[in-house]
Amino acid sequence: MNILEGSLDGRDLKLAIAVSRFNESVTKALLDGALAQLKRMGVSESNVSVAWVPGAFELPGVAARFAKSGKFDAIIVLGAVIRGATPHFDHVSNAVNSGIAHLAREGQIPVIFGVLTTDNTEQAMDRAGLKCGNKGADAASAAVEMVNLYKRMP
Ligand code: INI
Repeated sequence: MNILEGSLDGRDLKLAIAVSRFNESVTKALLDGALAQLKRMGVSESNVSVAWVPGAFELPGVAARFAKSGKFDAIIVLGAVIRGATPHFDHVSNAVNSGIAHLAREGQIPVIFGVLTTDNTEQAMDRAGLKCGNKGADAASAAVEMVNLYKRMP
């Protein structure tokens, strides 16, 4: 049996992060969690590029450009789409979900989805370092694991 797994060794890896400014108190906490976790895994700060975008809707476009550049081993997108009184929530979350899923499926490098979709700010903050861990840190771990897994795949 051939079991394929990726390690959490981030040494020498180059990572790009696209993070949205909408709901910035949440997304900044996701970014801080991701950067701290990358550091723990041995990723050098000079090997990390961060692009801020206005909102989650803009994440797939920037992630696609990072992917096309050929300069990175993986891309992480971070955002927070919080349900409001308007149908905008569904439009934005559907667009970012399908855009990133397409890139992750079709691209050569891992594209990791760290976008929270929650009913309210409290649920989002809980997932950005309060009660339920930090999904930015989880996304960072997933990125390094997937890069190392892809390297082992035929
Ligand atoms: N962008 C978000 O990142 N989160 C949201 O909750 C959100 N809501 O609810 O509207 C949001 N909208 C902005 C959108 O992502 C774009 O930046 C905007 O439509 C310009 O293209």
